[in-house]
Amino acid sequence: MNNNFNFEEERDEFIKLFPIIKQDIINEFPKMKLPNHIVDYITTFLNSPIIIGGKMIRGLGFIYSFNTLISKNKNNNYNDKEITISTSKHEARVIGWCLEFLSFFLVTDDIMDNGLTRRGEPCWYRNPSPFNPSEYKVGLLAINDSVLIESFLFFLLKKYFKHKSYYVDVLELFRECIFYTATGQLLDTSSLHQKRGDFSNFNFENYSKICIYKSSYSMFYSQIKLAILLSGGKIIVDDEQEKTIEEELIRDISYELGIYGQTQDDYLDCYAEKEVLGKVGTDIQENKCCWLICKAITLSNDDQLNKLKKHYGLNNSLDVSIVKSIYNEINLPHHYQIHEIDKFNFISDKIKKLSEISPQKSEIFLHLLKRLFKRIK
Ligand code: DMA
Ligand code: MG
Ligand code: MG
Ligand code: MG
Repeated sequence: MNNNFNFEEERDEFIKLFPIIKQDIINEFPKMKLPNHIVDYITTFLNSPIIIGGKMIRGLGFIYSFNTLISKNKNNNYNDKEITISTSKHEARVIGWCLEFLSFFLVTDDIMDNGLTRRGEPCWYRNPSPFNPSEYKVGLLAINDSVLIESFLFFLLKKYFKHKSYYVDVLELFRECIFYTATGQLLDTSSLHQKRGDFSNFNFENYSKICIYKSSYSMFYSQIKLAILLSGGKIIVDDEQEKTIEEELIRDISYELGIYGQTQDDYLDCYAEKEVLGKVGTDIQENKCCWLICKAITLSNDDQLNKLKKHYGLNNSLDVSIVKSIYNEINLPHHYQIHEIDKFNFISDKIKKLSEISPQKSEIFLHLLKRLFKRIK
């Protein structure tokens, strides 16, 4: 692997930084003269698995990408010429944590998706209220907690990066990422308000859009652009501006990786062991336009399709089991496995194209793709 980057070692270093940035946030509260029970409440959710319990694909992926590009710049003696790299590893880890703070989206996602567990524990909104655990659940207060986590992300960016020349661009990348992700969440959740049994929007064109907006930006596109920016490279922050072939490829591959990762997430929602996954799937119950239903529609005969229309989108174990039995009748897991390999090859080919322009960036994407391949959680 490039520059001897070791994910396990980096994970340890990365996690060591969390208590420090958590303290940075908590240290703000005395200035605000907040009462103790509010500080305790915020401390409780900062200590919960909302932020620190995930796979850290975003944070570690970013640090890996940043390190790869930095080592390229060093090897090429780029520093001495046109760019001054002024981002330390420590600062890169802070950005990694800011990307992890994007998990504020999961807090509201679980409310919207009727989630039960997340990262092996009850979803945050289902937790006993830290104010009064015996009588109340966190409930809809979680919506505000999600906004608070988002604001902590911007607090950290200001604290660590306000003097950097690229500060405004970093802000813009996070703003863009949040805008697209929230739009994707809207697109995703809109199927819940459609007439049940109406499958007209359940197709791969709509599905790709959902994935690109809700997943590609926060999982891949923003982090790779941040890595380029912080390692001294140039990025286009204005989406309207004309892009170079390299930029088009980076966007295209990021989109494809997001679709790939979300397709896996959709498959695991139905087929993974919930103990391994750390969450209980609800896509069938919530009438989601996910990969499995889009594919099932293309494989079903009339009788199976009518049954799917009748039973999909109902929060009832019998209806869910009928949908799952049709999925098995049409061999959906087998079709998924073929798709996972085909898509791997499809994305690898795009990455190969990028390697002709930028070997380092293609190495990053190939590595991220390989980390996704055949994931089980
Ligand atoms: C969620 O998609 C995406 C974002 C941006 C929160 P999802 O609801 O399928 O995620 P999960 O399966 O983790 O609830
Ligand atoms: Mg969702
Ligand atoms: Mg969800
Ligand atoms: Mg899911």
